Amino acid sequence: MIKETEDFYPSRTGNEETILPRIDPIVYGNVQPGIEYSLTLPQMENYQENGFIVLPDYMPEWVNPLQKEIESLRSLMAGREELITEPESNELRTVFKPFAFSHIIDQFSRHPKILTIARQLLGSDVYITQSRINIKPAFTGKSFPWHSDFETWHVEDGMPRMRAVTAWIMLNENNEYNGPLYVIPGSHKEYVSCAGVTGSRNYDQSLKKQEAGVPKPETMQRLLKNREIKGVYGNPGTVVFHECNLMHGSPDNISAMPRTLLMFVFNSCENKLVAPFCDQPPRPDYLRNTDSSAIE
Ligand SMILES: O=C(O)CCC(=O)C(=O)O
Repeated sequence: MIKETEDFYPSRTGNEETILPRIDPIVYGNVQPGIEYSLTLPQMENYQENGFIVLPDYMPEWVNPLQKEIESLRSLMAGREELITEPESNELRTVFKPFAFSHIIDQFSRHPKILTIARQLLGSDVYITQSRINIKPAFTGKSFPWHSDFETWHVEDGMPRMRAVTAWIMLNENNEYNGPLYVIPGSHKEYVSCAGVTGSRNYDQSLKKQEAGVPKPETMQRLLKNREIKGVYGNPGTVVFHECNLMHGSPDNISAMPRTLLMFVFNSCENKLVAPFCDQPPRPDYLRNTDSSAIE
């Protein structure tokens, strides 16, 4: 497949693993005085510095309707390829592209409290390049290893530059026990160019248990030098925006409390996907939305 653009962030090219500098801006837009729901300067500076921002108790009225909707999607979508189960059981782990099957989820993704910030951070119109529900049941929900989402979206989906943000809502309390997201503040300023290559239909395995695109322990040691790991905690209804290249992961949920997150990845309309930066065909539409028209 012809590459339409230069590869500024090579990874899984068969070379040694290495850390490369980020060459793209982090925040593309500006403060928008008078625009409802836009981030303030200190909030934007926080995102620029740490790579994420937490908005506590931001949209609690959505929690119950979204929870109910997710329950009904289990039967509505049963048997579909968008549903991913755990590596060692048939428990549901992830539901991809839920907005295509649910009016409420679609409405939530277009809410001005979400869209205003996504547009502001990316400095342009935006579209959803991927959306998912990550489910971690009590006692059995499994971990996600350290990774940068951008690395996968770049290599496997052809996202050219770092100009995307994931907005997600906590649908249960997220605390230190129930498998919360762990992030490394500041890690979004560097890019781990991973070892290895991308195998055929890598996603069949990676969506259950990611291996390609997961930095080696010695690389993580380097990334963690002078940086720390932070757990992202909050009440149901808390919303988080995290930058596409932020290094993150999460532990098993061995607590008695379930943990469910609903995530939307907004990409800039000026950063549309090209051919993948690996020798594999594009992933299916539910992982790499081919409708890139701006969200209204
Ligand atoms: O849901 C989680 O615990 C981790 C999510 C994550 O790392 C991802 O979806 O990229």
